[in-house]
Amino acid sequence: MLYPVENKVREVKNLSGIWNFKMDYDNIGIQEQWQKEPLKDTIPMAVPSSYNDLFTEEREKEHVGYVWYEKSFVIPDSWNGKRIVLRFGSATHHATVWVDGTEVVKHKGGFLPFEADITEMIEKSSLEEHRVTVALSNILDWTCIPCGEIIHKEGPGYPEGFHYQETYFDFYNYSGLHRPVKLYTTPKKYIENIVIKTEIKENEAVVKALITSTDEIRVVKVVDEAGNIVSEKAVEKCLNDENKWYVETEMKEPHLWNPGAAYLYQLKVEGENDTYAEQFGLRTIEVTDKAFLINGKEFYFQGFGKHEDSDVHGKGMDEALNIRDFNLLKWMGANSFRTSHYPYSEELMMLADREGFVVIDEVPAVGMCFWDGNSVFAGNRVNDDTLEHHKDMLADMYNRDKNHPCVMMWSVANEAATHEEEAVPYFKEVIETMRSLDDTRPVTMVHTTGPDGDKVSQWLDVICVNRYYAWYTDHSHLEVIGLQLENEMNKWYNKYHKPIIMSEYGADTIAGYHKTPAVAFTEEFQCMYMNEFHKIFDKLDFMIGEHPWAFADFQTKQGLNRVDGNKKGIFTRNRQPKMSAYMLKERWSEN
Ligand code: BDP
Repeated sequence: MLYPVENKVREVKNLSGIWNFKMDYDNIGIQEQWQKEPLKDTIPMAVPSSYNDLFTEEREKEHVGYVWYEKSFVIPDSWNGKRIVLRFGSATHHATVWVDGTEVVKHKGGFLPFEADITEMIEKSSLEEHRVTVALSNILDWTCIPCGEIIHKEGPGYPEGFHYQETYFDFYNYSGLHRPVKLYTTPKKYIENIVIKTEIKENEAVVKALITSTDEIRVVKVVDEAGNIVSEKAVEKCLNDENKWYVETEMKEPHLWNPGAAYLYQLKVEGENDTYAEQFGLRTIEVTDKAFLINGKEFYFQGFGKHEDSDVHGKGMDEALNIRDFNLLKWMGANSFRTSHYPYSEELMMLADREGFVVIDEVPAVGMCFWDGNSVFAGNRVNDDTLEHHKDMLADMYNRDKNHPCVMMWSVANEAATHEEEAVPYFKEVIETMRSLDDTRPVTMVHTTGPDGDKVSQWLDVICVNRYYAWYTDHSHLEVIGLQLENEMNKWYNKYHKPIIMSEYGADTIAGYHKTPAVAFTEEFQCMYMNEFHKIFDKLDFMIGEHPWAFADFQTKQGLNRVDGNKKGIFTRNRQPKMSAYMLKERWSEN
């Protein structure tokens, strides 16, 4: 899927702003077909944004089920004869979209884009003003990722109809139209997709592009950052498919995309009617048993697991926040991050391309492990529908992010119960799917299960491990960290002979809380805690990275060990540093 762009033959209209909004308290709107008429009794709502934290009452904030969005738009006469597409950056989690009361698209999966071609209905319509209506449900069950379930309880101790959304992941189930909604045009014959693969030899690069297009493709041009055309080639149609076009074009003295020193080229595809310039970068990735090499140089991941999360906006896309975050990452000497636990906005990925951050791109497969020993994969929880949806999300993530040079590795899940026998065929298929989509990037998965229990890492390239020694186990006994960590990491390595990234480690820390001797939750403790991990990382040559958890404090559901959210941030939720930020800055600036 291509990002909507403006150029001499394409136009974009951003529908972000204030929409009409209506809570479907009793979840009756679908049955009553609210889309047929303009919504009644609406309130204003910001798009993009999560709606939850904009309300003042729990009933709205914690609503389980449907909410409705509506916006009117006009199509300018100048768009006559063009193909018109309505595109959602994301809608969390299940969306049905109507235009003027007619269904145009349905989508499941809260963190990836989807679109509807509305040309025909616009052409047939005599209306001057159109109406887009979205019914959005935030319900999570065992057929989706992330997984969840609705818990119903009854009996004398519970009010009638008592129920709530249970989730098995540690972030708030923010809901809404989280990313921009856009209308865009293309010519009627148009370029649908471009897949770019590159090969770098000595002093030459080959750019290979597979183009899907109903337009006749003429030529591709590679344009450098200064606007010079550095390579140009006529394109040939693939013999076996009418709408597929393939080209290979060579360029001399390529400028590589390096971490912290990005360089972006554009592949300009020119057809008879349509044209599209897709950004790409030149870099190689190689994984050995002990190293991750980018452009032939060993790369050590230093950075964070992050969240799309902030005050008021929730998970709503916020360009100012993205810029602040990237400036903080650079200030600290961080070179990478993981999109824990779902693909982040396209706008953020483009920024990462430009700023030279290395990204581990994670699909929203989180919440597939129970901490009480109950099974997730055997029985009636994770099922065939979950697997199908998981595979769909991998394909959507790949289709969206395939040409981003910043994406250096795919993560197919976070903390799944990979010790369960039934998880083995599941993840074999998931990993195979990822590989069949992309043969150019390594695949990882983030573990909570230890090396003794894990049954799936033989299929991965890199092993990512989350560990909380002396926090969730042996709480506050820092002296156990070194011993337990070294022992476990050696076990992982001896079992699989693959490089390891510590993808999470950290301690909840209240900003401004200080004590000596240090105790848990103080800023001193957070530094001491991470230092114990660092001593071992520095000893083990197969450790290829450290991503403390988490970049910033973030909101979670309410829980006994969550006082207004997860406080393991190195920054506060407002993006101000705790003491540990200075400690990490010093450590990372040395490398
Ligand atoms: C890990 C999860 C992460 C949590 C973290 C924690 O991957 O989402 O926020 O632990 O407990 O299990 O802080």
